[in-house]
Amino acid sequence: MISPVELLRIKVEKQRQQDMRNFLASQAVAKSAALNKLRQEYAQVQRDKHIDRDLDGIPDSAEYMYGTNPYTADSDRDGRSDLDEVSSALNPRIEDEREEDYRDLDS
Ligand SMILES: [Ca+2]
Ligand SMILES: [Ca+2]
Repeated sequence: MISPVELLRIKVEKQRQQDMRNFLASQAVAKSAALNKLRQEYAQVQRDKHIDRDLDGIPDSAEYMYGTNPYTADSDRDGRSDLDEVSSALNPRIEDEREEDYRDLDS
């Protein structure tokens, strides 16, 4: 014969185990949702990395790397396109004349 105290202990233990299963299930759902969100963000980044909003030949992802404006083909407005300046090892963020001044300071 099981005593009422033992019965209560078993009931409490069963509830504790159920609570743990519920907690683990909720954790698994949260992990799965977070993983899905990361997968979606990664897919979006993969799609976006080829976008070139100002059509200057430098993808937006690279414009962020160069620090140039992804909305204008000539970020420093000196008449030379960002692509031309990057290809010529010039700074696309500094007008050519000012760039010369900076070079003078360096030497
Ligand atoms: Ca661009
Ligand atoms: Ca320029």
